[in-house]
Amino acid sequence: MAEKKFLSLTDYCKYPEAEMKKRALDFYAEMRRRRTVRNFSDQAVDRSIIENCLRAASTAPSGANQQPWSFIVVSDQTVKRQIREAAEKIEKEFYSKEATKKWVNALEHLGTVPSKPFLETAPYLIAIFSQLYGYSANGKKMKHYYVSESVGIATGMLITGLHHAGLVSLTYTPVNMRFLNKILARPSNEKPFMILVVGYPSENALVPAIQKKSLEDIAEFV
Ligand code: IYR
Repeated sequence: MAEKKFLSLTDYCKYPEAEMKKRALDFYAEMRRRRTVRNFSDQAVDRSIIENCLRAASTAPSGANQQPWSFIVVSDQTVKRQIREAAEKIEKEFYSKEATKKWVNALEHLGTVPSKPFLETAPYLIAIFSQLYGYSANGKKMKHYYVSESVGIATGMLITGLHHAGLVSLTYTPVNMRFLNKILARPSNEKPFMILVVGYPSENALVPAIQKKSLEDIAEFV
C-alpha cells in the first residue's frame, strides 16, 4: 500500500477555556523565571536530559521541513579548552577594537568581558550549526529555505526545554565562529549559529538587573 501523505491531527489537545487561561499564565510564570546565566557550576548533567531537550528542539517547524540544523554537544574537556582559547582570541580583539567601541558600550550593563571561563566550567557546550544548503539522495546540492528562522526557532525551543528541565543556559555568540568548523570538523555547508552553554548555575551566580519590555511596548492588537 502507498504511504499516506496526510494523517489526522490526533495529538492535538483542546482544553476548556479556563484551563487554557491557567496554562498560558502558568507558562508565562515559568518562562519569566528564565535567566541567561554566565556563572556556571562544574556539576555534571545527565546526558539523557540534554538528549530529550534536543529531541524537543528537533520538533521545531522549519522551512520545507528541511530541519537545517546540527547540534554538536561538547563535554570533552580538551575540546572545551580549544573552544575557549579560540573564542577568547576573538573576544580580546572585539573588546579592544575601535570599530566595535559603540557595540561594547551597548553591552556595559551586562558586565561581559573577554575572559570566558564558562566555556570550560559548564558541563556542556552545544554548538549549533545552520545547514546553509543540504544534499539530496543523489549527492546534489539542495537549497534550504528560511534557514535562520528555522534554526532560531529550534534554538528557542531548546532554550525553553533546558529551562523547563531545570538547567540554565547562555546564548554565546563571538563575532566570528568559523573556528568551530575546524575544531568540531563540521562540513563547509554548516555555518555556526551559536554556542549554547548549558549546566547548573554556580552557587553565587549573579545576573544583570535588567527588565523585559512590557506587553504594551512589544505588541499591538489591531
Ligand atoms: N560576544 C561578546 C559580546 C557580547 C555581545 C552581545 I550582542 C551580548 O548580548 C553579550 C556579549 C561576549 O560574549 O562577551
